[in-house]
Amino acid sequence: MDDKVIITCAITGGMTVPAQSAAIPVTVDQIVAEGVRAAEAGASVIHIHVREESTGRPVADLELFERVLSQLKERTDAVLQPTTGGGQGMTVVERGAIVPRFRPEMATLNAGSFNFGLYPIAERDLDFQPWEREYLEGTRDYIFKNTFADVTYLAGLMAEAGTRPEIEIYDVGHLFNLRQLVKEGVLAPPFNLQFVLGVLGANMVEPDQLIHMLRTAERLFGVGAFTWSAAGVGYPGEFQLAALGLMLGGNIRVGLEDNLRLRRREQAGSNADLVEKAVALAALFDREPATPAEARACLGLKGSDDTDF
Ligand code: KMH
Ligand code: ZN
Repeated sequence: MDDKVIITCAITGGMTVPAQSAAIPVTVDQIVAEGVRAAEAGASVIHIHVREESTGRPVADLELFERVLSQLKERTDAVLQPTTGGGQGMTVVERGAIVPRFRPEMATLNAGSFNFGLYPIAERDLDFQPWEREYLEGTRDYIFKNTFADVTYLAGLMAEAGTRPEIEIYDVGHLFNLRQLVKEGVLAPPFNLQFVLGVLGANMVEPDQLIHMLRTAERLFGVGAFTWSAAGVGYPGEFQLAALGLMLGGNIRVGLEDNLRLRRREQAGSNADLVEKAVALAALFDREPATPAEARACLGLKGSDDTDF
């Protein structure tokens, strides 16, 4: 698979607020349309959050997830990867409910707690709805909570459902958390790691940071013990990390969840814009998008028939 790259598209997320960009998909129809277009552009994994349709507020509503997942399953063969990260203020039980309910092929599993600072965005001159400014400001005193108990709980739900965790690694310490969870028998290699850099409160997009985290993972678990992907948050970090991930033989994640800019002074009009740029970047390194079937084989997934949506 050296010449192939698994491109994950993170469609809407739980970090940004609609005032930041009109391109952020909010309704079920918008999220589904964006997921289909992202897959057509070359993404083989679609990472999914949902939002309250009337306001755009991130929620963990199972009815919204059911509509998004079932409609996407009808319209694309891409791997559908709902979040257990959710958004601010959600309990781990609310976040994890998607696993037993939908038994997805894959879901995210965040490997540690950290500050998740979005509050600087509230200082921008944007037309915020009241909840948006409050949501952003609230992150000044917000910890994205993923205790050892939380991760153990979510990992147990996934083991029960045959759901492969995509383990989100935001800082090198999260790799040592993972080592402890292996010792406790909570998780076992082979892992699917997602290095997420650029969140204010965790590690930042710097080449030596990714390389240090990658080499640490190799030292702790062995070179062949995991697949990995790189997700840069913000611009130009998203594409700087994508370039580095491509050079180092990894997979990559792009999407409006993590980054709203296509170029320095141009916002992305859609997730497909970002996927198209990632595909073009991959071509410069002689790598082309993996198909959903190739992604499933590489990631060790159970197939879309064995899901409950
Ligand atoms: N928006 C990313 C920084 C998850 O969904 O579980 C966090 C994320 C985690 O994607
Ligand atoms: Zn997410």
